[in-house]
Amino acid sequence: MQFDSRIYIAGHRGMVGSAIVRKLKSEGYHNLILRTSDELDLRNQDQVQEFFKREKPELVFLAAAKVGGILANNTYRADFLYDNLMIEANVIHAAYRYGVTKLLFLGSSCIYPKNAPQPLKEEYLLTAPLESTNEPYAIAKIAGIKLCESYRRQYGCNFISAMPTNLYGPNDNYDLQNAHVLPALMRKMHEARVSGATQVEIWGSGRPLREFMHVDDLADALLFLMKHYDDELFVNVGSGEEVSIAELASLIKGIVGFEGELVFNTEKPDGTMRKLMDSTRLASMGWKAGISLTAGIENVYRYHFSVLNSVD
Ligand code: GFB
Repeated sequence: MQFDSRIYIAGHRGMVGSAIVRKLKSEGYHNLILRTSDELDLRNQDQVQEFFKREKPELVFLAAAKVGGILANNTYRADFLYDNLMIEANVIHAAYRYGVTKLLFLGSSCIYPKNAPQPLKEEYLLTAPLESTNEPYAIAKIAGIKLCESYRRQYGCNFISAMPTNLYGPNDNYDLQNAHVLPALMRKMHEARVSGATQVEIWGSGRPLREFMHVDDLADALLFLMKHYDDELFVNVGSGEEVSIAELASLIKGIVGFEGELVFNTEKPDGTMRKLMDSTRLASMGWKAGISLTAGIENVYRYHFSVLNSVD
């Protein structure tokens, strides 16, 4: 990886892609290839082939995906499966065809079986049934892992995969129907504080456990893997910071300064009860996360709500 390598970041306007771009720029990589989805529809095979043929990227970070929280995954099941399968198949095949030197594919911790032992080791993939709320997304992400593995085995491509834990950070999605839990609760509590509302609804029982990682830590890990990792087996990328949804809600409540009540709505799904990654392999290579959950949430709250805060 050279400072003038031609690096394509697929999905550069998303939370993960934009963090990768910030990281690469801060390290001095300047030959970045970026396309919005209006300019290049990654679900369209012809457009993707044409783009790779013309631009000839040397390195690819495949961070483009249709993503969302538990409700979006469960509602738009066909879209989550179709869009993600098409994006992965088109980009990975074009990367092979047009001689990309190295590609890094981004998956998700939901690829693991619903009732897998914890913490989740890479070897637990495909050992039991998946969680149903996000099964289509997980199947698409497993297909992406298998594409990288298969192009490596059949054609010798250096395509690697990383499985991040639940992420948060700048450029997250705050739409309450589609968002993940952390931005959703931050927004709900911020708006409740500003409007003087006395209650905020938390979906589910509050008992599920989740591991959260700031996306800047993820970007750091991805650059590390792009530089140093060339093996077939995908790599878990976690922070080790696990909290229950109730604990997360209390933490956000304190940071936002909401003083009302948290009401748990058990009509809404809990999803997987626990999703803690075992990141031993990555740690043994010499990488670990650096941003604590509290510092990370404070940072995101300031970043996203600074305009609103200034007019409070
Ligand atoms: O973050 P989240 O939507 O996704 O939900 P998953 C995590 C937990 O937070 C669930 C609860 O138990 C939710 O019921 N929760 C409480 C809330 N209040 C809220 C709220 O206001 N909004 C949301 N969204 N959740 C996703 C997968 O699973 O995680 C994806 O569906 C992907 O495929 C992603 O893997 C990382 O962690 O349950």
